[in-house]
Amino acid sequence: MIELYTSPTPNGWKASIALEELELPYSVHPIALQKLEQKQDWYVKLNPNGRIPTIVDKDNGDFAVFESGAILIYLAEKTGRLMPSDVKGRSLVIQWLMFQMGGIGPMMGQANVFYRYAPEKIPFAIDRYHRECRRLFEVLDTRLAEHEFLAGDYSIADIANWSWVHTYPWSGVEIDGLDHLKRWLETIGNRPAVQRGRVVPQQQERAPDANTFVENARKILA
Ligand SMILES: N[C@@H](CCC(=O)N[C@@H](CS)C(=O)NCC(=O)O)C(=O)O
Repeated sequence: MIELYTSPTPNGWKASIALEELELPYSVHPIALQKLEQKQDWYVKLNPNGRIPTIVDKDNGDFAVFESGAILIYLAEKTGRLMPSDVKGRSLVIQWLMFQMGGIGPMMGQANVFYRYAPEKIPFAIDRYHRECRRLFEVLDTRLAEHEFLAGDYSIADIANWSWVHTYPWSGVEIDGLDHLKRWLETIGNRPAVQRGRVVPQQQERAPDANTFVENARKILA
């Protein structure tokens, strides 16, 4: 059994989608980010960065894993699925996973901050992050023009990138003309395990409207 500490965000969906794809039994502990539960002492003992997601593997001596990319690698290696074991195949998956961890995630995250959450609109910052996200999307589109998936067979690299890229409307990034990216977004979005993982944690109550969501994000950023 895996314990998953998460919230309905792209980094959280990476873990829940992987758990669904791998059909591993897991229980969900929703973390209320706007209440700063992720900064409480008990949680920071599991995740020193005070962010979601975190997993605890009850079948492996309560081993805790933080950082969504590390969680994906751990789950893939635990099961021998969603990442090949040969040196080149594994490296390819890790390259495209790191592309998401070091590029797509941070840039889309900053686009959200300046485009959605910042009370003061700074055109230079909005433009900078929109252009960088678009550039990264074009890198993905070029790769996907010649490959069905990012790194060989469907893998944790696709799960990591999809979990962020499909939220492009919220970040305000255009995908016009990126037909290979659109094809890949749709293919992965249609996978039943992705659809199940994408709604974890289940909304306990009505999903907040966009304004409430922005207010909550500002509380975390303050
Ligand atoms: N590099 C970390 C980033 C995790 C992260 O930023 N999580 C966000 C949600 S997507 C979070 O917990 N935000 C709450 C906060 O900043 O306090 C990972 O990939 O796990």
